Amino acid sequence: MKALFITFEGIEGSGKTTQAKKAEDYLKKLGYPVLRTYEPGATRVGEYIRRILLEKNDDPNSLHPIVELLLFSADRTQHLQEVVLPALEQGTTVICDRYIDSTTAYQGGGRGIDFELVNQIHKIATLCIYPTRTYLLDLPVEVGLQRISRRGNILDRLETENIEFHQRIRDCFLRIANQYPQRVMIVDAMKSEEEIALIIQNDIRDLCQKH
Ligand code: Z5A
Repeated sequence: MKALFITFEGIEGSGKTTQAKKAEDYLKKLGYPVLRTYEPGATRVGEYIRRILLEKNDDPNSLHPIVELLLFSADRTQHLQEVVLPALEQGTTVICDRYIDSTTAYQGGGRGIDFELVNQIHKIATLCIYPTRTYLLDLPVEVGLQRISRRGNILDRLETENIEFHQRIRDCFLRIANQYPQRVMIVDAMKSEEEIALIIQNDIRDLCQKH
């Protein structure tokens, strides 16, 4: 099988990390080499960038939206060069928690940056590497925010944004899924962890056979 590049997307608390782990375990059980990673912050340079972007208790307006877009994108290029591409070239399937759709949804949909501009930056930052499959874990914003508030952690700049901001992000993710139905699969994140995992496993099994 050719190495797959699988991404997980969704609003906060949608269960991406939970499902990315389960997909990793499943692929390993099938005997495939797999690497699970995330954005932002999975490289040494990315750790610095993540600190600037997601400092806890930070002023929500401390970064200009364009700076935010460029920093997420810079993290992406470094991550691709250092982590994702070497793995794919070795035949290792890569599972990534958030990728370009998060930038389109948060910086485009959420912050209101012109989508044309966001797409131009994607062309530069992604080195033309696009996912084989994206799982969009979709659920109402209120439920996602409740799930993360239960963790009791101090919130970062994006988590403290108002409900309308998060709603615009959810809407934008759904628009992306409608725009790229071949790549993006919408998964109902209100189902149980096990039900969701099963839906994703069935799809991964099909993907493995096709590639
Ligand atoms: N961001 C951006 O703006 N632009 C970009 O280009 C990129 C990112 C790449 C990264 O945050 C932030 O950066 C993010 C978007 C922005 N916004 N913020 N803030 P992060 O890396 O710190 O975290 P996250 O990606 O937002 O994930 P998360 O909030 O930690 O949630 P999650 O990974 O989707 O969910 P989870 O950790 O798997 O589950 C959350 C809780 O729900 C947990 O207690 C689970 O046990 C529970 N859970 C999971 N599944 C279920 C089901 N099915 N039922 C019930 N409960 C469940």
